[in-house]
Amino acid sequence: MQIHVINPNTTASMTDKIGACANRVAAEHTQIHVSQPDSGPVSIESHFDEAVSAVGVLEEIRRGEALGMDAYVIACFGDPGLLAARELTRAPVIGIAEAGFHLAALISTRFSVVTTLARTAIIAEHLLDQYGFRHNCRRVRATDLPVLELENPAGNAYQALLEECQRAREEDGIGAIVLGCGGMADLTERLTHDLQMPVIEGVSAAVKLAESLVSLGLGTSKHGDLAFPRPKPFSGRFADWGV
Ligand code: 5HY
Repeated sequence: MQIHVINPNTTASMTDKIGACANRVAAEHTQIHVSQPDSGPVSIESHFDEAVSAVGVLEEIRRGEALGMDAYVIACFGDPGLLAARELTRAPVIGIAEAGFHLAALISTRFSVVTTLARTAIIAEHLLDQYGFRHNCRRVRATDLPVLELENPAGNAYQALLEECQRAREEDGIGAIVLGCGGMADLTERLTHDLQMPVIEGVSAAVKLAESLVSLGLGTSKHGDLAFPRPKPFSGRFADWGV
């Protein structure tokens, strides 16, 4: 089984970290392909970044389709371009936010999300509403860490994240925490140990959900709104995307 894991931002060290996390949890016969767009923001921390990165995600899906991938993972907590990506393929496409919410709802009655900048919390809240998990989530908390601070080995990202998770554990009446950034993929085990409660990160969750869907022979439905886009001419820089 071939799973294409896409880091929608253009920071190679974060792409490598996400790839390592995906490979760590992948089943024996799963091959992980990891990539990032050629163009786009080094980190995704706003609606604008999201919109631009979504085009990069679609470019990677088009590449994956040419290579015959069996499933895709969008490894940014905003799930940028998720529905548009599903239109381009019969394969399952899993966003790490959606995957994290599903797994948290399976092991806890209530969970909280701990993310990066406060301004991105609204993006997670919109996804909770869109996916129907608002009542499962007590709070979306922010550490106010810029995304790329997670790539700074000399920084205090871990301590800031741990302290916000501790506040969530003490104050939110929850049973689990969902980490709100693909760049937190390597911190799960340490946080789980230090917090003594379930901590879920979306890259692992999405890879395992993708494997389950493919092994069940389930893919993106082509009946209704996720059918392939109607062929039409595209102009300018997207001319070769059209017919
Ligand atoms: C992510 N940004 O997972 C999101 C996190 C966020 O570049 N990778 C990013 O803050 O929304």
